[in-house]
Amino acid sequence: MSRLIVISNRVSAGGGAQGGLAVALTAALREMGGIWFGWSGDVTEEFSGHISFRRRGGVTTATIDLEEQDVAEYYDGYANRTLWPLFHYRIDLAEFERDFAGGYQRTNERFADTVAPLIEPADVVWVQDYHMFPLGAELRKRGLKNRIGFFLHIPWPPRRLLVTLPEAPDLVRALLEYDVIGFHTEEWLQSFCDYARDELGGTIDGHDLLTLGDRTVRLVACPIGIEAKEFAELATQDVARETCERVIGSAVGRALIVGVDRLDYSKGLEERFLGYERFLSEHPEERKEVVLLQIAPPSRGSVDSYQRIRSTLEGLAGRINGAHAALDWVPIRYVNQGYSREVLAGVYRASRVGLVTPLRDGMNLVAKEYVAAQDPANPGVLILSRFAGAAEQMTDALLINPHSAEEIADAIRQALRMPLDERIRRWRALMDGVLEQDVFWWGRRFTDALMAEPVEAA
Ligand code: ADQ
Repeated sequence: MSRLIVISNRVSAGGGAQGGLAVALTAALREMGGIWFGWSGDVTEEFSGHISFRRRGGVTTATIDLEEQDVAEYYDGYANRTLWPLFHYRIDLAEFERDFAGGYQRTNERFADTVAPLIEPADVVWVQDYHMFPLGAELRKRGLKNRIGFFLHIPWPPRRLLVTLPEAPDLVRALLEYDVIGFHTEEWLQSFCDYARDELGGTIDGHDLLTLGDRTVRLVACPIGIEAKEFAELATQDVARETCERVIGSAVGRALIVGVDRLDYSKGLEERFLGYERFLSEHPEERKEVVLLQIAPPSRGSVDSYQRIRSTLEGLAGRINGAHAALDWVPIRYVNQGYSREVLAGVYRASRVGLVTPLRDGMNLVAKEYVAAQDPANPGVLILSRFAGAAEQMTDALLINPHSAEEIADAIRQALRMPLDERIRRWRALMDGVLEQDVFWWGRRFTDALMAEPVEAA
């Protein structure tokens, strides 16, 4: 059987508070076997290409250190200051610097130089995310004939936004060197087709084959899931149960509304606080019946826009608490910390409402974790932004436009008043989807497409 070689910017350290991508890939690699290659997260004075191999959590990892300039230009620069904001429709935050683009290309060449010798002819290679758009093309330049796939974890922006990126034509042409390109949703897939067709003259055959010059690539919409069954079980075990009791106890009879996010401007945290504030102002009678618990550990602290969102949110939480708090009640509990998955499962289960309000999100795994952690006999209600990729699947959530404080306020009220039978009906439908299209389903769907017969253009 072919081995799977996963290549991504960061390689999971295993255990603890992992991001959505890390949890998903560890699960896929455990099932299929192979190597996970990427940056160690450490910086070295001069790039050496030295690979550290480790076996952790049932997965073999191979990592390299990068130079400070690589980290500044490739990671903090092009990935986090150019591509991330632009691909989340935040052209106002995107920085366009040739040095960033140059460092991004150089670092991808370094990844390709280092990983190419580890790849055997029968292996299938699966490259992850926007840090690595050019990697497949670089591997082809080094003679690799393997099946190579790419999966994008963030949205693909509309053509009219992408044309602002000077390197966009090169990046899209480089993507055509993959055999399969995966997106979470039809919407992101269609935006990619629009750009390739209208800007570069590509042709679309049927629904999923894109041809540009002498290359034909298969496009798949393949929504990522979670380890749903395991997460649901975790939510009933000791750590989660104790957490759940402690959190419910601390709310002294009030309904908990929970938000869990990396502290990122794409997650709509400011809009969430404003929606909650609107709810408090419009429904003073419900005021002391609820508490919003927002868990948001800081991320990417070296980038200015992340420092700004942190201080904006602290200011907003302070203002709302200042205006509404009573001697025995604070409306927002805002915690800047990461927690283990066990603890998070308990917090989700303790919460009557899961409030997930990204302005744009490739998928959003918190929405799925919230559903998986609920008590089937007394489930909470998911409020979900229609601009999260997850909204394409999770149509039984209360779907809202996060830019509208009124819609958020109305949804909170509807969720808090929802009768048990409706809560159970909605939750059951959501849970069936989360269980069926879990992370193993995602991994299989993508790798099946990757290992299928090579595509021929019509
Ligand atoms: P993220 O932007 O990181 O992922 P998301 O999908 O919600 O967003 O995953 C976040 C993960 O981090 C979840 O598993 C969550 O439990 C965990 N997490 C968040 N806050 C935490 C905390 N305080 N403590 C511990 N864990 C915490 C990117 C894309 C998403 C896409 C995923 C996977 O931006 O759109 O869903 O990749 O493709």
